[in-house]
Amino acid sequence: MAIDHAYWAAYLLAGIDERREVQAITKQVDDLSIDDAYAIQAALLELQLGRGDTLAGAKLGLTSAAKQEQMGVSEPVYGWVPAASVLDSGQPVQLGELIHPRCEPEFVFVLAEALSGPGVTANDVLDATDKIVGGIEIIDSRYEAFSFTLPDVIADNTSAARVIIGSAGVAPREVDLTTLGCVFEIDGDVTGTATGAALLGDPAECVAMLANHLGKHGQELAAGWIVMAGAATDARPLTAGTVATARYSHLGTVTVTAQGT
Ligand code: OOG
Ligand code: MG
Repeated sequence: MAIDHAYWAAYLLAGIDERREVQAITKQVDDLSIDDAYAIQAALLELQLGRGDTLAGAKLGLTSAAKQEQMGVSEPVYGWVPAASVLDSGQPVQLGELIHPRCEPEFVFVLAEALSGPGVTANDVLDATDKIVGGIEIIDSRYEAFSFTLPDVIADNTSAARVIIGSAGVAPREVDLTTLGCVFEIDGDVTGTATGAALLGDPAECVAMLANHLGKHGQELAAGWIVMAGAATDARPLTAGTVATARYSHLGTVTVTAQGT
């Protein structure tokens, strides 16, 4: 039977708006294909843009072994970064707006030029990049127990919820991105360390994959957008009062505090 993309998009949006878990779509629909999952994701974005939000960028997820093992899904996923999800530096994450948020460190590309697949290479990504900055993403799967299969997480815009972007950055060829380091801390305890190479060998390669994925749908990465390459360490729960800190080599330190309950 044909999948009703608009129905499932509204189902997920209700979970976001009402801050409640919903049952995974694959528990209710047999054989949800990857194409259907991206079509639900597109319909969800359309609903959000229809309410006045705009796009600030795009993201990859599940590009590191750490994340793939944590979530039990072994393929990268692509999603969108709505402008309303971008927090200002120093702005706390409001737990009352979210379901069961987790935080994770991100290498973030700020694009100077658009990138349109097919055929985009890591070199093209570096040519089109203004700078690379550090960030912390707040993910908040809308699914029960933060548990999902590949098509579920795609439909749910790859759990995107909030993001904080650092201000210090490097020019694309100023440093070797594969050796850029990140130490992630929760309340002062180190929970993970990684380098850029943890992201499928090269973060720029990840961004190229995203541009080529979008090219298949007649879409592109726009100039000025932020693009998250995916978390290099596993994600950690964000609970009342949590202070998450990502210390990057060359990219400074990004911190976020969780407020409320
Ligand atoms: C999916 C989102 C993954 C990343 O950086 O790996 C992601 C999830 O883990 O809920 O954003
Ligand atoms: Mg992420």
